[in-house]
Amino acid sequence: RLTSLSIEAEPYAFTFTPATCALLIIDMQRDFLEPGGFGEALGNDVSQLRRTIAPNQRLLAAWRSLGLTVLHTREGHRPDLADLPESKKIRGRGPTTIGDAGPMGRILVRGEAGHDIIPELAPISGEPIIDKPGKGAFWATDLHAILQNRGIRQLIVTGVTTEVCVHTTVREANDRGYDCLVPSDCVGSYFPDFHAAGLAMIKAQTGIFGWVTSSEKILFALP
Ligand code: C5J
Repeated sequence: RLTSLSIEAEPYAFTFTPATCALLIIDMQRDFLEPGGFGEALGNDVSQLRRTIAPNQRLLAAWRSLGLTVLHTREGHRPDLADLPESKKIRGRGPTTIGDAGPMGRILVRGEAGHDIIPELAPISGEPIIDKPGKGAFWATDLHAILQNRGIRQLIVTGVTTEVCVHTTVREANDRGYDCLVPSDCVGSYFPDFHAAGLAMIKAQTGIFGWVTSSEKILFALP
C-alpha cells in the first residue's frame, strides 16, 4: 500500500494517500466534445475542450496502473425526460435542445451515442459510471455512498467544463468533506476566461475550494 505523497500545487502542496484518493472524471462525453452534441447545439466551439483529452489519458493510465479508484460521470436524462426540469429544457432557446434528435442520437439522453464517454477515455470494468441529471456529480446520484464505501477522502477532479460541472462538483465535494485537487490541463471550458476564473476561484483564499496543479506534477509525484 502506498503511503502519503505530496504534489506541488497552489496555494500549497497537496498531500494525499493514493489508496484513499480517487480520480473523478467529469462528463467527458461525446455530446460535449464532439460536433453535433449538446455543447455545439448551445453555440459553443467544441475544439476548446479537446486539448484536455491527452492529459486525461495520461493521468487515467497512471491511476489504473497503480490500481487506484477511478470514477466517471455523465450528464444526461432518462429517455422519457421525466428527470428533466422544464427550465433546463427551454433555457437554451435554441432550435435543438435536450431530448431532441441530433447527429449522435437524442441530445443528452442516456443510452444514446452522444451521451456516452468519448472512446479515448472509455471506462473499463470496475470503474463506476455515475449518471447525473444535474451539473454537480453528487446531486441525485449515489456518488457519495460509493466514495464512502471505498473509504475515499480526497478527489482529483478532471473533465468538462471547468466552470460548470467541474466547479459544481468541487463545491459539492467540499461541503461533504472531500479534499479536491484540480489539474488545470485536464479541465476545459468553451470560454477561456471562465476556465481561468474557475481555477482562480478554487485556489483563492488559501484554497477556499481546494488545490490547483497540472497533470505533469501529479505524474511526477507518483511512484
Ligand atoms: C455543461 C458540463 N456545461 N458538463 N455541462 O452543460 O459542464
